[in-house]
Amino acid sequence: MLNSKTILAGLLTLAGSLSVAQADTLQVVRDRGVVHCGVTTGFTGFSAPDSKGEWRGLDVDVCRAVAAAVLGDASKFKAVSLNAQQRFTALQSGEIDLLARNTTVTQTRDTSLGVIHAGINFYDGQGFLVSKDLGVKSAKELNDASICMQQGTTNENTLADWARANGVTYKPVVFDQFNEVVSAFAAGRCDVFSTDASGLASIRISRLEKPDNYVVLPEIISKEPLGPFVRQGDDSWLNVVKWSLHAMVAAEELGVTSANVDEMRNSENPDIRRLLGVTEGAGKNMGLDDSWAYNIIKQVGNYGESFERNVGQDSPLKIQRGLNALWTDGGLMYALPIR
Ligand SMILES: N[C@@H](CCC(=O)N[C@@H](CS)C(=O)NCC(=O)O)C(=O)O
Repeated sequence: MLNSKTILAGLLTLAGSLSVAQADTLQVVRDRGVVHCGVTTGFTGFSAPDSKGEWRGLDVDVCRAVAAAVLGDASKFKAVSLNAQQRFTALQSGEIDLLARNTTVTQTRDTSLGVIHAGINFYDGQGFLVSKDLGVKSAKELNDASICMQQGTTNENTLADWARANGVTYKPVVFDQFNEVVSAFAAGRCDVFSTDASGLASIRISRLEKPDNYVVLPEIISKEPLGPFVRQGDDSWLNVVKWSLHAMVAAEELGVTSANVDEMRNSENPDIRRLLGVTEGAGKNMGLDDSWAYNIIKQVGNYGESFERNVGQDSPLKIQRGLNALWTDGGLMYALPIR
């Protein structure tokens, strides 16, 4: 039965969510001087603290890019650690300004949670990691295997669908915390770890004592386009996050890097002049300084630099560009025109 206390609590929640939903996040971030960015609890290459406790990774570079665009300083972000279950609530409640954490874009997430994706920063797919001792060469041989996964991910349903379609039976072993899944797998409490292939590469290199004893199976069973999310109903903030991503890809397309960005300001190419804010008014429509993208490229680098440094050839993960190469190199990374 409704009593006055319940009604009051309901009204307060409604007022709270309305104020978050209606808030102008760009203004809030500017006033606060720090971007609150939702990341994982520690996922090497994508979002994890380095030896000095500084958060690093391809996803953290989205936080840094947004901080550089809005505040002129890529270090002005606070990483908020979130497991898979907590991430959307943290965004809905206003605890974070954006979620930049290996999150798959799906129609359900975009339409039922009050959140919306702002782009894709890594095209991925779900795969399987097994110990070589298991002697399995293909996921289709995994009959009756126990498969470790994390709660609140797309991975649970995707695996169930795939197993049904392929007549594979398995026993799901599911944990809430990432560390629990990793420990269970490392201790042999499950035969298989299933999540995004990027995650498997990261786990294999950074969390298992003898990475060479493990292998990622060839099957990729889904599309997992990963990207940052913001709250619905705040289009100017959506634009800031979305175009920060595009600026990084545009810079790579145009050959602008963190090393040559100052020199490139003298370029005659109108696309480069607009990107770097040499052309006046380049940031005006977004409510940003003209140097918004210059600041991203100077401090964070272009998309290719971020990729190689964090997860590619200059990192322990050594992930190939593959789908994440520029469209001109056979990949899917394609910057929308910045003009
Ligand atoms: N892309 C998938 C999976 C993302 C995910 O949360 N993966 C787990 C890997 S098992 C993870 O990143 N855990 C890190 C953590 O909770 O800190 C999704 O969006 O649901």
